[in-house]
Amino acid sequence: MKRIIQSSPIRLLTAVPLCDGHDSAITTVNQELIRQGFEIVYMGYHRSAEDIVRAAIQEDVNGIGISSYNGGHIEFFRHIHELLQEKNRTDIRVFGGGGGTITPEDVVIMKEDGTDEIFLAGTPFDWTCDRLRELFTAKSIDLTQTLPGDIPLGQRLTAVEAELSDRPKPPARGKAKIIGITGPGGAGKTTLIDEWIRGALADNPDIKIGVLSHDPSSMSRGGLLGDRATMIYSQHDNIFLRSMATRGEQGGLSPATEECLQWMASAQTGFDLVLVETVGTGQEALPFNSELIDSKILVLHPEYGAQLQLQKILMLEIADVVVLNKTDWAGAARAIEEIKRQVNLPGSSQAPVYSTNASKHKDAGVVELRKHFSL
Ligand code: B12
Repeated sequence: MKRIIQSSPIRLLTAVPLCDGHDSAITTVNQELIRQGFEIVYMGYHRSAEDIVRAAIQEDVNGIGISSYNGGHIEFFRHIHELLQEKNRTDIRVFGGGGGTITPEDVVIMKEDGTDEIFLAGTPFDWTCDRLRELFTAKSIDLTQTLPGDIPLGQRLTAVEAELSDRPKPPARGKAKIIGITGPGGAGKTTLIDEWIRGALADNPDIKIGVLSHDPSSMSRGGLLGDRATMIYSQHDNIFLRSMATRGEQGGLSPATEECLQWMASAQTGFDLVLVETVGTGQEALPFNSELIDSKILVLHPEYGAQLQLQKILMLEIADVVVLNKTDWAGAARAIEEIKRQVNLPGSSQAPVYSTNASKHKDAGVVELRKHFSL
């Protein structure tokens, strides 16, 4: 069934093209869009058209916003349109900007190619936001297609987030192992997931992984969903990555997480592994009470404060695995001893503790962690 739904909030994906490092403009634009209530999936700079289109389909955004300063914008935007056409997703609209680099003459050509709007230098932000609301308030979703594939899965998750009353029920669970990953902001959860995925793909190029990654909604109901900017290796055809805003839910996940997980874990997706990343959580957080979660990982970094602080972290009592990441930081050796002591106390989780430095390519600790799960 094809449905037109009101997008609330409006979800947009923003990125800077390949061979372009001008990200300060899009950072400012993102900030304003979030303040005005848009959910922004931000991919960062130096991104290929293929990665951008794959991401836009998986995220099922209303539109792709490209900030382009280094030239080649006519060809780059045109290629984005071609790829959207190839994937039969021309419902995802395209817009962008690029200060003085994109000229009014270029805009004429880009609009002929299908781009909806280019915001030139000097465009007031209020006008930009109003125009984007005009373009994107409604969105068409198609629930007739069956899984597998990024297009139907992306739209299924949108139907769950939009709470469509007649949305189909998720099918039976398949083989995917589901692992929840939580920990304080800045512990390196996203980098750990990306390095995990890099290693898993290197060991088994056929592996299929789903990731459900959460970021907080802001007071405006907008939000910066920025994990794709960190995840370099996860931009891959075998990896399905969906960024979700918490949309008012406390505790690290979204009201739609459980049902979205059911879809991702279903037999039809064929995923071997689904990783669920929470927002950065506090000492009292116990985000994974879903029966779907097979294992819970708590990720910490060495700067949690005095040992006393560890006694207050509830997840240390129930985690299946604890990871101390950022072991290149000062104090890591002390931290690992303190964490081991804490988890091995009577009544605590007795969880194995792994040391990782996930930002390091081929980090041995991440390899050990994957071995623990045979993945
Ligand atoms: C700041 C800047 C830099 C900074 C970038 C910092 C960063 N992290 O972004 C630094 C100093 C690092 C830099 C480096 C370079 N730069 Co430079 N840089 C600029 C500069 C001065 C301003 C761009 C900017 O951020 N503007 C601020 C934004 C907020 O305002 P705006 O551009 O007017 O944008 C408006 C709209 O277009 C809209 N908008 C923009 N994007 C988007 C996206 C969406 C989705 C939406 C809705 C709206 C929107 O929002 C704004 C408000 O209305 C421009 C000159 C210019 N005037 O454009 C040159 C410029 C882009 N740079 C240029 C060059 C050549 C370079 C370098 C190659 C220089 C060198 N030889 O090393 C490097 C390349 C860096 C790289 N890795 O890509 C050239 C590009 C020429 C070209 N295209 O042919 C320019 C045009 C300068 C020039 N006249 O020569 N640069």
